Amino acid sequence: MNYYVLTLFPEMIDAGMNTSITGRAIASGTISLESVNIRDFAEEKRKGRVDDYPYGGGAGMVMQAEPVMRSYEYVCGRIGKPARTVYLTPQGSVFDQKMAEEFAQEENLIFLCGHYEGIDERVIEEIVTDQVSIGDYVLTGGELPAMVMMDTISRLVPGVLSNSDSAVSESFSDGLLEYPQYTRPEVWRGKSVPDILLSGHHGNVDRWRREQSISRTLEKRPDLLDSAPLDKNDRKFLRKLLEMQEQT
Ligand code: 6GU
Repeated sequence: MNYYVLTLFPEMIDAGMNTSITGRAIASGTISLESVNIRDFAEEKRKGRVDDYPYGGGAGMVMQAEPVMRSYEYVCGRIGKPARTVYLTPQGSVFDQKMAEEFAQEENLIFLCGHYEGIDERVIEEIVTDQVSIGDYVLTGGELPAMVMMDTISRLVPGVLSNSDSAVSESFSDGLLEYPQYTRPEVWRGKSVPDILLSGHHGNVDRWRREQSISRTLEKRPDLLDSAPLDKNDRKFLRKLLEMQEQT
């Protein structure tokens, strides 16, 4: 997986991505990242400026089409074949795990990060294949959303997570929230670890964890239960929980 990020703040992208698991994956060559400063493609006469006043008036500044186009053409030259180009915008489709799984199939991804009041619509029409938002709130720019997408996609790329990390990755993709975790000490400030986890009975532990996942999901994100794949035992347990809810 090769990421290319068109941005006015490449140091922000590099600082975030060269840390922790994505940093290790970049260092080992499992993924690659090239942050491209759109300002380096400013027109000669504009001395490094890449924004201007909006036609029709109004508050704020708009990123000009030409520097964005030139930075895009530079990246296309580096890749040598067409690549999906994601524009990060609150107007986009809302990012989720399913979308991440789809993007993880690509060999190259270009991210375009806007700032100010946005980017000249004409260059968006020309180069963007996907418009993506990360949720219903407004950020100052597309850099954090691009990093959210790259982080989520990277952990789906083979070789990025260790085997023990990968096991954990199964859990959201099975559509339920995580069960609670405990580590030493066995009693912490008077609070004990649930007995079943100390029993050594793996079958009972698995069943308990599964039920914890189901009851947490019912409590915190009941919307997820509509599409979570539940087996016969799961559905029986869920019915029991719902009956108990009705009684209170
Ligand atoms: Cl992709 N960009 C900005 N500026 N704000 C956002 C967003 C994107 N997604 C949610 N809020």
